[in-house]
Amino acid sequence: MLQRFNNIVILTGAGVSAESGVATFRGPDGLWEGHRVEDVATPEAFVRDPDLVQKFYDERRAKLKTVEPNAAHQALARLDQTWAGELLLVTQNVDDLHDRAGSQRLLHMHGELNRAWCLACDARSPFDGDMASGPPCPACGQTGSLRPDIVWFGEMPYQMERIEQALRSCDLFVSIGTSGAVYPAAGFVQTARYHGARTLEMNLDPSEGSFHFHESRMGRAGELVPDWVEQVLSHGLC
Ligand code: BV8
Repeated sequence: MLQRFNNIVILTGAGVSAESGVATFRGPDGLWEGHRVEDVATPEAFVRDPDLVQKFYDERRAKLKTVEPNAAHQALARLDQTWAGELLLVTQNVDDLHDRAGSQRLLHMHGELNRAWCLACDARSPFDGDMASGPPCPACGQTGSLRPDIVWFGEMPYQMERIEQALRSCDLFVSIGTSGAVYPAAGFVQTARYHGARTLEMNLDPSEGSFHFHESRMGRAGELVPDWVEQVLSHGLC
């Protein structure tokens, strides 16, 4: 069933960055491999073993310098630059690949590897070095007070009001490369569908919430997403 759309919300997860060489979380070679989530991605873990947590993020931040946006990131950036209607790309990813591809109408709901949060002055600043050594806060100069500006389990994702408003008013919700294992992101499809949006999932395997989607396309984001963007830009349809 082909429909016309005006207002699109897109949610991405680790699968959109997989073909760039960024490890996903729950796959066989997953990022959590060798780490229990609770041991590295929670405020409690940071209090218990700050060095382990800082090193986990320092490694991933350093890895970002060796990878490039892939065809899916580039297609989404092209959609952002060309689509005359409303568009919001909400990413769960903390990598900077959507940013580097050129997406503007972009929101990192789980924070960003390349930002630091100072627990002394509360400032959040761009940061792309190592944090384990206790470098000075770019804003206040205090040393040893930085944590990754990342939303850990048990912490509130960023800009939820703005996201919920977008989900209520969109007429197309597209989920790309996410397992649907983490809330509140995994519940976005239900909110969008409840408010009348058409819902499409593009993923390597069916996500935990596949049954909520009107349509699921299985395959690699690097192939599916450019084709989908072409379809939308040529016909405004999906
Ligand atoms: C919140 C940053 C409430 C860190 C992440 C008990 C206590 C507290 C909360 C909870 C609790 N029990 C449950 C919860 C809620 C919890 C939750 O959902 N837990 C889960 C595990 C059950 N959620 C939270 O805690 C959230 N906060 O609820 O706050 C609150 C209320 C009031 C006041 C204060 C607080 C916060 C969640 C955010 C956690 N941080 N990331 C970091 O990156 O290190 S989440 C983490 O998982 C990732 O960031 C990622 O975003 C997210 C989801 O993973 P995916 O992106 O989907 O990746 P995954 O590997 O799972 O899947 C990849 C998919 O891609 C697969 O399906 C695969 O098939 C596909 N794929 C692979 N290759 C390709 C592909 N697809 C296409 N092409 C390919 N080539």
